[in-house]
Amino acid sequence: MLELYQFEASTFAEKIRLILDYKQVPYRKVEVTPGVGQVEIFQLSGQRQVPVLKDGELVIPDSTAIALHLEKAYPDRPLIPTDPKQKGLCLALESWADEAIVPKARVVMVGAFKQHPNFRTALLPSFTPAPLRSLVGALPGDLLNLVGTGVGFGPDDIKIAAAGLRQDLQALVLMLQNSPYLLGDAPTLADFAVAAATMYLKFPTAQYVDLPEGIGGKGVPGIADVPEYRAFFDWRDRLYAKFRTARTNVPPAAGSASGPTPISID
Ligand SMILES: N[C@@H](CCC(=O)N[C@@H](CS)C(=O)NCC(=O)O)C(=O)O
Repeated sequence: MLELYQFEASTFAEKIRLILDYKQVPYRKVEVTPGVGQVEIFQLSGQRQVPVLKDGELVIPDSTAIALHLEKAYPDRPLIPTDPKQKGLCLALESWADEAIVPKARVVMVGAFKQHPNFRTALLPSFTPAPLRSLVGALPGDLLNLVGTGVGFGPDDIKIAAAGLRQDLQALVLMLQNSPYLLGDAPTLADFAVAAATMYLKFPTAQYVDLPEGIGGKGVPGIADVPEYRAFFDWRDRLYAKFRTARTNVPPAAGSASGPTPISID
């Protein structure tokens, strides 16, 4: 069986989980411990980031390379359009999601969690050095502006990232206005990349992703609770309900795909 080396909270791993579920390819998750577990990842794949997919003898790092491999090895339920223009747009949108949306979403999520001590350390970017990670966990929320600057996320960074994301979400709402998926009537890699890239803006419910308790279904205030972007998050809920396999033995939380949407982080 395929093995996905991952962090459960990684947006890039979530992209691959969405794709594997869409293609209905069974797989086993191997949760990697940040830091120490990444030594094993380096030995396995020659680099230290997740996700890494092991498919038989093949070891593939990088979510884009993994998606392309899956498309080739498991061609049923195709992900990448064959029409050249559609294919170009699909690859460009995937790159936009990975390279533009994900970094901004990380910044605003850390900003939102400054006031949320239980989640602070769990959801800090995994590249945060361990000593700083424990320092952040111990500090009162209002001192985190200071520390935020130290990890590269100060209040101005958060404002700039949020403004950029508002434009990205506005663009997505427009793209989805007249079609069920970003590139038309069928989902593509672009849809799964965008859905995963926005995971930190509003977390999927525990039904789908095993995140720290209480976080599922919650979203970044000022982004996930803005009526203008509601159509986008509704679209993402529908995508999950249709294609993402629910975890077993997890009661659906309030705010699951079809229910009302709790959107603020206390
Ligand atoms: N381009 C890579 C990015 C992967 C990536 O940024 N992974 C993060 C987790 S979301 C990671 O492994 N961070 C740990 C580190 O950089 O040491 C991909 O698409 O897979």
